[in-house]
Amino acid sequence: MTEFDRRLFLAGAGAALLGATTKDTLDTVTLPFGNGTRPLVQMPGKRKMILLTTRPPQLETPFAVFSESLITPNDAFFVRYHLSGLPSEIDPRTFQLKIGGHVNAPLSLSLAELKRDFPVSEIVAVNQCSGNSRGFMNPRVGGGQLGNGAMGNARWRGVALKHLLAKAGLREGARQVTFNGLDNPPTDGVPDFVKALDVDHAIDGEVMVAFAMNGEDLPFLNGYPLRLVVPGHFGTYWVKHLDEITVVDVDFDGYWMKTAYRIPDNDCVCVEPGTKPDKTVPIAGFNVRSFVTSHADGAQVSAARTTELRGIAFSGGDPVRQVLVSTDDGRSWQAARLGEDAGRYSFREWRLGVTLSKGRHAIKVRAQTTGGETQPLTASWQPAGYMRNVVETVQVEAV
Ligand SMILES: Nc1nc2c(c(=O)[nH]1)N[C@H]1C(S)=C(S)[C@@H](COP(=O)(O)O)O[C@H]1N2
Ligand SMILES: [Mo]
Repeated sequence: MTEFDRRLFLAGAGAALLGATTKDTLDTVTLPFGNGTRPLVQMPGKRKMILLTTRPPQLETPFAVFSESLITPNDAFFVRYHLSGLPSEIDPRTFQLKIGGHVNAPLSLSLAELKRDFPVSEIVAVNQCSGNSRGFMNPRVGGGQLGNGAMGNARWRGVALKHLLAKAGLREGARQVTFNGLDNPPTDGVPDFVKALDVDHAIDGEVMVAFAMNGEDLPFLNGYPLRLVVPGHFGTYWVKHLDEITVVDVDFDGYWMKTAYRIPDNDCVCVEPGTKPDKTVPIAGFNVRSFVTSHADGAQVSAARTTELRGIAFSGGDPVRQVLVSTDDGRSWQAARLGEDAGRYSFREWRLGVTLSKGRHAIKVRAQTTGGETQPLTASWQPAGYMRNVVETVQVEAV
């Protein structure tokens, strides 16, 4: 980010905040659930996005973007923050990433050193918020009422965390690694956003400290200048503006691990609607999902011609083996053709040509992984509204 860009960011952020309060001048979209009307706003480095909150900035990707390309463009990638104390200015010449705690030799690295002194690699991976699709939960639950746009697929470039930890040297008894970024709570009382991974996971060679996204510096709102990338794991672990990595010899018990972002500790990761789980664990990897992207709900198609249905599927890393599509509300299913394989953490495209008779058709899509994981036909429920992965349905009308 140049000096000019930083100024622009500050100026733009102000303008976006002001803009969002003058509701009458804004475009809106309505997500398909109660109280789903949202302003469309443009924040720095972003095209018009669906606004959830301005302080902190929270933006959802308009779903049509997923039909444009398998890689989500940087300016359309969703934005999620917990704390309104965002860093106001980041100088790439003085920024330092500190690696310390239970290590032999604590490190402090400039961006230039990070890029020069360690092997650089790339991975295509989906980032998805735990609460993606929460607005569809029935009964409704508290938290950000998101449609399906709190996810995105990008090519991340950076340094595998294992190289940094090897340089610092893990000391005997190292158990977890914690990650903190430059954003801070606005007032005392809200705990700082710090996340932790087990050491074995942190050194798996896939977890990455990324400095670029789709061939460019990270957009400010997606974590400039560095963010953690944890392929297959929910976005909560993908700490933005990352500047502090600390190895600890205990199981880290900060608020965002011990209290928040926890899921029922059972096979369905669910409970009876309205009840609370008696045992929880920290949220971890994605469950398998798939979507129709070629047609929005209510789309019209021609009954005289073949309709090419198209969409995306992804999982927590167990490769998507097949995507089944139903055009008769789930009575019969056909296997779709899978597109190019960009790796097991990427969106995978699927396509299927179908001929639809005149009338309305409920199109359903269901992905299955190599290991046999599939999507449930009816939605399960949990109080935090995480991990929705029910088979999606899109109504189309052939005329
Ligand atoms: N520093 C910081 N990093 C953060 C968060 C945050 O609040 N602060 N939120 C996390 C959550 S919950 C998600 S879903 C992802 C979202 O990444 P994005 O904003 O780049 O889409 O950022 C993660 N990293
Ligand atoms: Mo999230």
